Amino acid sequence: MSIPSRVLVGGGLAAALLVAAACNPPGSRTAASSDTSVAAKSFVPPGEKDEYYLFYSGGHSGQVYVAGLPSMRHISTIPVFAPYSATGYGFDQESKQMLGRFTWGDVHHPGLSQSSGKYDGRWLFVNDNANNRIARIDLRDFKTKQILGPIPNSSGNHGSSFVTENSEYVLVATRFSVPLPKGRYADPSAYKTEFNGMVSGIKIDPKTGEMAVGWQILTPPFNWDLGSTGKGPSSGWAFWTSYNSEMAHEKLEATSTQGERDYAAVVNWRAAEQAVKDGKATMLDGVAVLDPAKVAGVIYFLPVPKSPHGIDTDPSGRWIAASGKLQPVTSVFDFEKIQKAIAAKAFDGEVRGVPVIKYEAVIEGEVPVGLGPLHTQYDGKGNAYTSLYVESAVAKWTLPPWSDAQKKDLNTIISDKIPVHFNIGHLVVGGSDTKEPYGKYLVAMNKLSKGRHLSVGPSQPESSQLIDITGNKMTMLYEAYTEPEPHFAQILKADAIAPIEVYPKAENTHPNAVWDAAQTGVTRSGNKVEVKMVAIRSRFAPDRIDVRAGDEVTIHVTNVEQTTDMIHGLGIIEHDMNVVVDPGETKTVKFIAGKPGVYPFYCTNFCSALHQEMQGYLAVKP
Ligand code: RUQ
Ligand code: CUA
Repeated sequence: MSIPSRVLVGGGLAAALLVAAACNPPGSRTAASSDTSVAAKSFVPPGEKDEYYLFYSGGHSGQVYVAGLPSMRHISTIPVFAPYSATGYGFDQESKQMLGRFTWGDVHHPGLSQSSGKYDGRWLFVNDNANNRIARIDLRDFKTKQILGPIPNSSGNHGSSFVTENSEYVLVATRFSVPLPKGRYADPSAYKTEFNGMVSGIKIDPKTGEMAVGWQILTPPFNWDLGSTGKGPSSGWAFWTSYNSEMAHEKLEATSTQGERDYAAVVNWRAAEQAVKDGKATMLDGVAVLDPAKVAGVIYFLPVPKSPHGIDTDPSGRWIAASGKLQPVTSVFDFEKIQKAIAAKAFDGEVRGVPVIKYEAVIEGEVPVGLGPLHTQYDGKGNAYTSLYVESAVAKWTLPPWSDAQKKDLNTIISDKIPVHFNIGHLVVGGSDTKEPYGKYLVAMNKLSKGRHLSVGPSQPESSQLIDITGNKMTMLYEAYTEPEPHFAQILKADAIAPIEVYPKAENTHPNAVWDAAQTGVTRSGNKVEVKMVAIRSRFAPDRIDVRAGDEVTIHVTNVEQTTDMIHGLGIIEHDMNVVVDPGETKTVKFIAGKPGVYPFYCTNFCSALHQEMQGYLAVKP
C-alpha cells in the first residue's frame, strides 16, 4: 500500500477509515474557496495591528512562531531549542549554556501561564518531546529565559505543557517508557516489568517563573499522550490519555491497538504534592517519586475507547472530553461523577495498585463527532469543537447538560461540521483552556497542505486555517502556511501584555556592560583576550581587535541605543559567530582566534544609512 505512513492511524481499521474519509462527510459543505465576502474579516490593513497573538509550536524546528490574528501574518520567531542566527540565539555564551549539548528540540504544546484560571500574560511554557525538556519564554521581551532538563526519569516529554490554574506547576507526562533511572539497561523484551513511565510536577516559582522538578508519580509503561488540567470542580486535578495500555514494545501500530479501551490517568496533583510533603516519596535520580501502589489517592485510571489522543477539560471544569482516534466518538466524562465514583469506590479492579474507575459510572455520553477525533476546544458558550483527523473536518457540538431527547440521540447535538485541508491535528480556540475563552476564532492546524499553494518541491509546508466561530455555522476565513511543524498553539489577547521595546539601561546588570567609548578596551592575560565593546549607530568601539592565533577571545558587546528597533549585530568573518544585540542589551561571545590573517567583523542588522560602514577588524598575528 502506498499511503504515506504519517496518514496511517493504525492497522487495517485506519485504512478502512481512510477510505471512508474520501467520501463527503454528511452535513459538510465546501469551504469558502473563492468567496471574497469573508475576506474583510481577516484583513488587517497595512500599519494596523491584529487583535490577538497566536503562539504556535514549531515542532522539530525547535522554535515557537508568533503570528497575529486574524491576519495570520507571521510576526516573529522565538528561538527556544535550536540555534537561530537571525537573533544570535545559540551563539552568545548565555543562550549557548541554556541549549547545553543539544541543537534541536521538538516543540509540541505551548502553555500560557495562568492566574485564577485566566491567562496572566507572564510566561509561555513549551515542551521538548525529543530531549525531555521544558522551556520558559518571558512575554515581557519574548525571549527564552530558562530550559529545564533533561527531566530525570522521563523519556519523551510529549504530554505537556499543561499549566495549572495559578501556574503552580507545569504538568508533564512521558510518551515513552524506559528502564529507570535513566541510564540503566534492560532488554526491551522485558518491557512490561522493567520499563516505566512518569507523570511529573514541574514547580514554578510564582515570582520569577523559575522552574524546578517538584515530584513525580511512577506509572506502568503506557504511552502517555495529551492532557489537560482541571479547574472549578476539577481544580487540583489533571488528565492524560494513553495509548498502548497493552504495554507492547514492538510493532505498536498493531500491538497497541488490540484493547477496546486504553486508560486515561486522573491525577490529583494536590494530593501528590501533599504526599511528598508527608514523606511518602522515595528518591530516584534526585527526584521525590511516589509509587501509587504504596501511596493511595494520587492517581486513578479511567477507561477511554480505543487509542485516545486528546483529553480536554471544558471552561467550567466539569466536562472532560476524550477522543478515541480509532473510534468515531468523543467520550464526555462528568467530573462530579468521577468524584462520586472515587468516594464510593466504584472501581473495576486495579492495574498495579491504581484503581480503575468504572466507565459506566462516570461517562456522560459518547458523542458521534466523526472519523478520527483528536482534540477538543471550547468557546465558553457551551460549544465544543473537535478536530477530525481522518475526516479532515472540525465538528461543533453542544456540551452537557443535555435534554432527554438529546441523550437519546447524540447525533442531535452535532450542530455543524466544516471541512479543513487536510488531516487536521490540533485546533485552538482562544482561551479554551481557561475559565473564560475568547471564542471568536478557531485555528485549524493541519498536518498536510497537499498543493494548496505554489509548489515548493517535495517538502511541503503545513497549513493553518482560520475559522470564524461567532455564528451558528462555522465560516472558513483564511489560510496560511507555516514552518514545520505546528502542533498546538495558544491565542492571547494583544492587550493582555505590554512587551518592552528596549532594555532600560538602568536594568542592565551585565558585569561587563559598557556605555561609552571611554569604558571600552581590550585586555590580555596570558592567551586570553577580553574585549568590552559598544555598538551604536553606526560604529563599533573598539573597531580594531589585535590578537594572536589560538588566543581565546571574549567579546562583551553592549548595544547602547535606547530607541525602539535599533538593533545591531556582530558577525565575524570565518569564525562562525554572529550575535544580535537589542537596544540596551549586552551579550558575550567567546571563540578561538583562527589562523593568522585579518578578519573583518560587521554589523549584521541594517541599522542606519551608514550601516554598511559599521565594521571593524580582528587582526590575528602569527
Ligand atoms: S499531539 S495532533 Cu503532539 Cu499534540 Cu495531537
Ligand atoms: Cu548597526 Cu547595522
